[in-house]
Amino acid sequence: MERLGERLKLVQCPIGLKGLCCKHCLLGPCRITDAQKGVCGASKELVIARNFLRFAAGGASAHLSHAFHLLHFLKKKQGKKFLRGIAPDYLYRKWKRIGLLSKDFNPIFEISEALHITTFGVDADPKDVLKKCLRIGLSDGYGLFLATLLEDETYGKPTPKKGELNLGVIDPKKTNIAVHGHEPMLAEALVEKAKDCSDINIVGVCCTGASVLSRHGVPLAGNVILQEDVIATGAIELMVVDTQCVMPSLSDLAECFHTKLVTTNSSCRIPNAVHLPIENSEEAKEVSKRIIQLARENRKYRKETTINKEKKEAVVGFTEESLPINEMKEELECGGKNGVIAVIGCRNPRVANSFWIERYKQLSKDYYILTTGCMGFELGAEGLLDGKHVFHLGSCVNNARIAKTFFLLAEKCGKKVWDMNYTVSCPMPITEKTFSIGLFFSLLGVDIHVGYAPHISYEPVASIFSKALKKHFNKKISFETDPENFLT
Ligand code: BF8
Repeated sequence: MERLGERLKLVQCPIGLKGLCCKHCLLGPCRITDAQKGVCGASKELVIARNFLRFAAGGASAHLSHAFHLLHFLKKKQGKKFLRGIAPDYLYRKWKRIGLLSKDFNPIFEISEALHITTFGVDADPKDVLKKCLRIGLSDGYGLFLATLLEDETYGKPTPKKGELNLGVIDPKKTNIAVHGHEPMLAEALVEKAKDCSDINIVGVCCTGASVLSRHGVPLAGNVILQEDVIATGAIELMVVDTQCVMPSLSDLAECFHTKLVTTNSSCRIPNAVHLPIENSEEAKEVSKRIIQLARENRKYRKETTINKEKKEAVVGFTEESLPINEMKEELECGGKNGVIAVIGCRNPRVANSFWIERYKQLSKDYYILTTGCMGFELGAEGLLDGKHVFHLGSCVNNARIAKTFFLLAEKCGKKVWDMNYTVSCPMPITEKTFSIGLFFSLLGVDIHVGYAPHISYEPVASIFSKALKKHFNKKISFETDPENFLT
């Protein structure tokens, strides 16, 4: 079966890549060019803006559903005023002043409205459509904060600890179970159950992996682009997945090896995978037992194994509470460090990686680096997660921890967020989620960098974002693709 590297040779659609394919009605689909509008009269700017709003709404819906699945699983309800508590008063007032917040802000309504205004014949003003993107940023922040809060309340707040990452954490002497996805309810139960099983080695992939790495020190085998490689080691008896960033290819790949693929979330079914959905903690415990049993039974079918990447040690498990905030404040004030860079988001194989990692390594001498998600893994695989200059704060929903760190450090310095030298850098995004997170960060008053965004870096559209960030926060957005020019 073809692996990710080969499938990447598929030619990208040049129209879709630039956000210029309009397929919201059956007068089209229309490909929009400089010279031509859509059949309905939609301009290039409007089509890009509408496509981007839908893209971002998809991302925010993933974070909100993550949080709502947790509420359902825990049988909890969330107060209507949740958003009010996530930001300092001055920021909340600013959001109100610039018209982003109504009294009864509803994150789900914002997603519904994003789909509504981009449907045939509603909002024809690209500026207004892009303004709605900012409201999607707030919906996303709601999801990030709620998911992080619920996970911390239920499973405990992470504390700094040593961890290990890369494919080398897969132990050929043990029965290996990989936990992959984003919603850690099953993984948490499984990690607890496996404490009594000396023959079982649990390893993580993507954000479920980053979550149990932060909280329990469970080794992290890979990020989004290594998910197939984890199975291709031939040493994984069972991979259990929940939701998001789980490539459908895993099903075909698992059949080439002895790996059993198990889905555990009712939102995510994969052909040929065993489906064991969980709805509450009792079911999570039962399914964990079953998973360990299935993995043990499957071990006898293991053939040759190839684990060709050494594991790396890392310091992980930071939160806004355990970061050395006082020391960071002093270093920023005396000029020992210039600022803070949050390196977040995916690892897109269409972007050359090593130059970016090298650039962040250089910058870590002059800046504190906070990191989450797949970029956290990338920095860790290069041995950069030292817990002194580069700090790992968990999964992508844990970008809420980065936002809280921004608030706290600014407060310690007696400043507002936008008076600090904070940059959020996402060098190689893949998913819609990365963009909704970026929109949330843009509402905090920090500089934003996106290293791969062919669909929104088109000048008239990009400058609408730039002007908004400049006007409201005196901050900037950059689409720099060359690491050498980043923060020079
Ligand atoms: O939420 S960084 S590829 S794994 S989307 Fe996915 Fe991107 Fe990785 Fe986690 Ni985040």
